[in-house]
Amino acid sequence: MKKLIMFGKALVTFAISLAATSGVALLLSVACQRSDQSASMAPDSAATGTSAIALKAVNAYPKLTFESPVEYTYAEDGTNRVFVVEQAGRIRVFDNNENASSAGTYLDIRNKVAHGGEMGLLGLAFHPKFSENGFFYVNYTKDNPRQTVVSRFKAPSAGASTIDPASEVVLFTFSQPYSNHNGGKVLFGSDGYLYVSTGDGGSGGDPQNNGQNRSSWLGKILRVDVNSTEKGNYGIPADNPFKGNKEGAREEIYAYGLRNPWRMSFDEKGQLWVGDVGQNKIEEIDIVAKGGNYGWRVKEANQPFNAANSTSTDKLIDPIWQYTHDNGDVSVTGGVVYRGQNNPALRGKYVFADFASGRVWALTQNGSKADNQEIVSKAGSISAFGEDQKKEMYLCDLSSGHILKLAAR
Ligand SMILES: [Ca+2]
Repeated sequence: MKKLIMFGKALVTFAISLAATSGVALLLSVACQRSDQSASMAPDSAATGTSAIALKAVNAYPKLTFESPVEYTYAEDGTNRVFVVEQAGRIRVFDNNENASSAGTYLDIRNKVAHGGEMGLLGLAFHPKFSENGFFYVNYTKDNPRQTVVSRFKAPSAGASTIDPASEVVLFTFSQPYSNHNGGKVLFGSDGYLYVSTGDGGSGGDPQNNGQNRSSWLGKILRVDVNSTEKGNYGIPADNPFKGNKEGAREEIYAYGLRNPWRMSFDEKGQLWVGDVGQNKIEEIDIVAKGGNYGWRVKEANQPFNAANSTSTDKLIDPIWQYTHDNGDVSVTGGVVYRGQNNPALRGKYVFADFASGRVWALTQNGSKADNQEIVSKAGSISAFGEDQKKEMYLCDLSSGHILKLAAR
């Protein structure tokens, strides 16, 4: 796996084909190495004001294994069910019990989904009123033509155990010029709107400059109103930053200048935390505000990357946290601000990981700055963090197929 990852950074095609044939997906940013960049600086990692937290990652459901899990969530439906998204295009459902011995197939759209490398069924979010309307939303990639699809499915009843793939209603699609950097997270904010992360379209260095192009779907956080029919099967929230603009900016845009926002979450204060995968040098954590420009490809984290042809006069917002590749870290996986009961030391901290190194950290926000501490040295190939209805936190280990949780060491 480690070898694949390092190949993945240097040899895009080889790594992806290897990953596809081995069944091991690479959710990494893959790009040709550049040698002309100066060394990057990460903020001082001294964990001031924080005491050591020693945890280990353990298998949350020892009897269950999933195929390349990339999402863990629940439906807020009063049941104890949880859902795991498998990258190839299947959603599994099971009772949230550590002794659970089988997981049913909730939805199987493997025949619609193109998967492998960074493609696949990448996101799942249940409508806030799922119990009443049975709606849930997914984000997946397809081929012929290669696109991202954001669509809705409908459960015939809230408690239904299997969903008819024919219930799909597409909200929108957009082209993917390259196979990598697909973002793919979908989640609802407390405002009731659906947030969608999109990557910059892929390749390396954002050759189409999609991140800064406000007429493109790519390199963005989108926000739409799924309860409106203004645009067919969704609408534009009244306070979206480009609503009604005459400059050709996409009205769906909430924020932009992202490279590959790989996993995002809201905290209890309503802050949107995004892990944005870096190019060759720096991984970043952003707190994303409405209308914000997070810099890519002009900057990689807080360092210059490619300012050529940039006519933007925007203020570029630096990450709240960033880290370099110096210690074998390669690709950030955004996490969640912990609000559960089982790990009191983590409460209020943003827990995230590096997919390649397996390190897990807890970041303590201090205004616009942060302190960070390592809490697990090697948890696995962490592709996503999720929560159950009690707000306990789980980690998806793509390689082992296990769902992990953190416990005292
Ligand atoms: Ca950035």
